[in-house]
Amino acid sequence: MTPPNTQPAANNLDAFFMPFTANRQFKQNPRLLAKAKGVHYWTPEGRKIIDGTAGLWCVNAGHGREEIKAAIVKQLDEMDYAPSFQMGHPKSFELAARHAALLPGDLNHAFYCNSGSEAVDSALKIALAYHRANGQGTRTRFVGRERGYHGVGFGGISVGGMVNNRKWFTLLPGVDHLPHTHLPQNAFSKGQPEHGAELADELEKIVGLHDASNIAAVIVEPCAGSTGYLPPPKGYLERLRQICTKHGILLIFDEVITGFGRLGTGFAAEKFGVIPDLMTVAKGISNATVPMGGVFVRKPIYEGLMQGPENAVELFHGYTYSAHPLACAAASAVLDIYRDEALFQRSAELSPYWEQGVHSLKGLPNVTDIRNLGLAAGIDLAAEGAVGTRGYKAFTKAFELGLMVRQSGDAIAMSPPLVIEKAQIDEIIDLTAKTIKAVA
Ligand code: PXG
Repeated sequence: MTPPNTQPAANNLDAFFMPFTANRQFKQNPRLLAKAKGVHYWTPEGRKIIDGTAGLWCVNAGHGREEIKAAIVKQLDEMDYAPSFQMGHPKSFELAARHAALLPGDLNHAFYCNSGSEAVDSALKIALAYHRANGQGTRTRFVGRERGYHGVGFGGISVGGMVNNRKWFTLLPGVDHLPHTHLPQNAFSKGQPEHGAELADELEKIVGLHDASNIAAVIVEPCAGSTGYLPPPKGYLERLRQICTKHGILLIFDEVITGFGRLGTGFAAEKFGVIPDLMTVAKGISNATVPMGGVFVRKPIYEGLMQGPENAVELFHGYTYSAHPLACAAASAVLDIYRDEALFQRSAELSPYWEQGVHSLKGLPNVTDIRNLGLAAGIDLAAEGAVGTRGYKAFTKAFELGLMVRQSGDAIAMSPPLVIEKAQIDEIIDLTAKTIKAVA
């Protein structure tokens, strides 16, 4: 009997059901990436693309880092996998201690998972478990924010605020949303916008509606990423922190994008001087080499869960690959790079140059807003017909010209690797300008 053919033609794109992609459109005219090094990708034909987005906001230390590769290979030689349920391996404890040392305030415990979506669902569950363990089991409601992105788990889409990610699916009950912070009077703000701190007061209204005794946690991205990059108005996060503290509501910062240097500090919490009770991370934690996510937890939250008999499992939650040895090895090597190359500081030092560059695009056709903070930016283009039409054209045009950007509706977002050079920033700005003119 002839064995079934398990080797379909290499150019058959049909079988892969692509995530967040117009599959049929893509497969007619694919954009493939075959190689990456530093701040560049190459297509299979050898065309060089400058990476304006650090992959998907994740390759902060640049592509193809030999140090990370060496650490992964070494770990694979030593031990490929070990469970973390009722046993452990040294690298997970070592990594958690290193993260704890890096984090601000008393965010000094780390729960590990494999993605930002898992981190968000884990954080929501830790919040519920914490309240229950502390005799406040009525606190079950969550508050998210319009235009928020917290991944694609049922928890994440429920607290998230992007309609296309929600409308197809059933959602968690008991979720309210704060208004988003994108105000027209802040258009073309450099860095944090002036107006909008009072939008945090909407939380008081939600408390008035449900009573604080029913609310477990508020989750926000300190600087919203996927929705087109919305830096927080001055004073907004501080106010949100005050209101949460006043009412015993846990504050969760989703730092999947802002964590590990994007804003010129280790974490947004540090940048804004606002310490959340829980923080979710992923992406830059492992420079995207091995999938990894995490929830960093403040000491009182962790200790609040360490109750009851010592032989009792404190949190009935975890993943087969929580603290996977390869992810831990990669994440530790990434921390070495961040430290040795002072990449968070580099990100801070490059930010003014980046700001000047992106704001030089003001005045180009259809540009209705430009936002920046740290080493990232969002540029809004006026819609052309259906929402997203011009945005998609810009995304594909940029790729054709040799630049990778992200598209969200008619906004373009950019977040280069933190190892970017000034001349490469110039190149990104120049290609963005050409793109914007080409889609006018
Ligand atoms: N939270 C935030 C703030 C994110 O940005 C997630 C959670 C989910 O992470 P995972 O690892 O489950 O994908 C994210 C992910 C974009 C884009 O184009 C952004 C993300 C993912 C893909 C695309 O802006 N962020």
